[in-house]
Amino acid sequence: MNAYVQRVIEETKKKHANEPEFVQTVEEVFSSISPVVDAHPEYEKADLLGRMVEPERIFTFRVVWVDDQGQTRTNIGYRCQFNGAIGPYKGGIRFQPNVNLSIMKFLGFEQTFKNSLTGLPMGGAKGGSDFDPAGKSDAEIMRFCQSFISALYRYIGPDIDVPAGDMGVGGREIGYMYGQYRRLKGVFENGVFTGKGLTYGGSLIRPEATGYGAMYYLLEVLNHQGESIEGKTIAISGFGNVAWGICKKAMELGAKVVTLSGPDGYIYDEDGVSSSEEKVNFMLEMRASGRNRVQDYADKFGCKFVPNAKPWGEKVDIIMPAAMQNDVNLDSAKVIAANGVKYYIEVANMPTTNEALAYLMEQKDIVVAPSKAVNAGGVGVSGLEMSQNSERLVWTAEEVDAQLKKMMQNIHKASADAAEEYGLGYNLVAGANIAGFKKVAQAMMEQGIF
Ligand code: 2IT
Repeated sequence: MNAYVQRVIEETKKKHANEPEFVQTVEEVFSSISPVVDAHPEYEKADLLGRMVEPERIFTFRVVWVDDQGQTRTNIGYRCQFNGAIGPYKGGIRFQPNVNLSIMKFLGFEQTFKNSLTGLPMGGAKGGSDFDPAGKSDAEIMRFCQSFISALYRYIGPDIDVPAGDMGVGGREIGYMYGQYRRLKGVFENGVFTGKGLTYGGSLIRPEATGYGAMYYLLEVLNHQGESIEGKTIAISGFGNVAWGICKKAMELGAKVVTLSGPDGYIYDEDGVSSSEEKVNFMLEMRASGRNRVQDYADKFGCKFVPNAKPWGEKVDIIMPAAMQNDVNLDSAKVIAANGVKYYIEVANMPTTNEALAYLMEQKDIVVAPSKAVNAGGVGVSGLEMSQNSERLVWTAEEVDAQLKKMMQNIHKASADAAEEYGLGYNLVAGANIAGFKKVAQAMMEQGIF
């Protein structure tokens, strides 16, 4: 590995030993871009990598709200404006009890390269809170979102920083946050958020975009391998918005999604979750119920439920982890390889531990695709929503969908080409890191030292 790259990784490990997820993603991305740094010795003098691992700005704030019993509650809010070299900061907001500095930084760092890959002018950011939305009433969610934005509104804007949803934040939460932003600023500046409702500037296909984009990317991979998607079985984890989009598109394409998972375990539906609209729509009901249980699916449709387990032991053609970080560890990776799975397509942000990822990539007969490319359709359509907002017009679902598909084809091609250029073969993981990195690196070099 390039000595400068190695040194920045080692320093990051030392300096941020208490931020394991952040260190993990820095190591994953930077170990791929070593050949680019070899070709650009000027990066070391400009300490480009040392600057890249330090967020341009990151802050926390107090979020206070009153629950339905009249009790005052205090949470911590975060916004990490990681890198603005190629556009306004852009990235989701996550509400989940395990949100901390390390998770915000790993997501913001990933987002920087992902957004670069979309080809659109968006910098990288992430935000969130350790607030747990599970079991909260609608009124509590509204008061929390209002308080969150009262603290954050001065620091975001259509040309500054454009938040969106992530885990625990969907259309409802974005609505409350935008309403509070509009109320405090006294402007109709709807380009400040993406993932909005359709009545106030949301984009058609944004709810579907991450899942659809993942399937479009999968189609490119299969096409490269000379295979068809029809009849392929897919195991996914999660049962949220992204999993829903995957199932909807799988139904259209004739693929069979056989598993979903939640904190309580996983379901195995032999006929496929993607076999009927009723089943796919039920996923929305499960999510909206706030119960956070996937067993409800098995109870309703009479299929297998395995408590307290992940679906990675099931024999399928394709695996698509779509739940959360570090969902697949080395033991799971070994089972996946032993089962003869041919496609390992990451969807959630950093769903694979670095050792599991390395193991899977060593397997000659498994194609591995990285999440920062596969899930980029979500933020990609957010970029299209920003374009529509700034032009004050609305594109049809067909127009957005066609652009999303083209974007995913471009991302796959740019990744494959970048890997090829550095003699790495069909290495989509390294290719995505290299392609995403190059644009940010060049923009930073051209903008001077800061
Ligand atoms: O991880 C992600 O890319 C997102 N949560 C979507 C971010 C966005 O700005 O649409």
